[in-house]
Amino acid sequence: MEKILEIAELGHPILREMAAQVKNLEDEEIQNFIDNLIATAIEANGVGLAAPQVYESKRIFIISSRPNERYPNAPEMEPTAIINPDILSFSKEKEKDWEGCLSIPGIRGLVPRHKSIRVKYLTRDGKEIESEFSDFIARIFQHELDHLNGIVFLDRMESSLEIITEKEYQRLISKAMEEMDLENEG
Ligand code: K1U
Ligand code: ZN
Repeated sequence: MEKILEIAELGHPILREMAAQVKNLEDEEIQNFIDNLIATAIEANGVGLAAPQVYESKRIFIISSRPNERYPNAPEMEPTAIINPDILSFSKEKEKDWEGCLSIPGIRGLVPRHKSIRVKYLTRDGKEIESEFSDFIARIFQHELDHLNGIVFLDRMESSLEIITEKEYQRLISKAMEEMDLENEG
């Protein structure tokens, strides 16, 4: 039975540490931890979650992309464990878009990220994968990899004027959706 883990919030030093490489992927303890990390990401409605966010300084994160109001074209991706990840190369082109963080509840920020990235990582079965991600998945990957290096999205922002509350973000999204509906009606 999976356990829902407590999520660390900004100010706790574990969120600023460099997480350690995982060496013992075949251990039952690590496999149980991955199950718990996935269950916690689902319960928190996150599209990602990194081990340091649940007080474990290990190089593991979950990506769990799905279409949503901000990213209606986001691919559906079963919650997937990414272990010992690296970015091999990235596009010069960057895009700014809204991000939230389960460790910084109640606020959103406009964060520049590379539009596409080439990455390598291990699956939970120890298989080495090289792959390319773009747009929303590339954004989640960069956000989560930052967590493994003690970086939060606020550190990547260009201006504190681009921080808003969750309430204002919801207002912004609803307004954009209404405008899109009006355009489509025509
Ligand atoms: O790492 C985390 O704190 C999880 C975070 C990941 C993330 C969100 C947005 C852009 C990049 C990375 C979240 O999942 S916060 C929840 C959230 O923003 C969201 C939830 C459902 C659909 C869309 C966004
Ligand atoms: Zn986060």
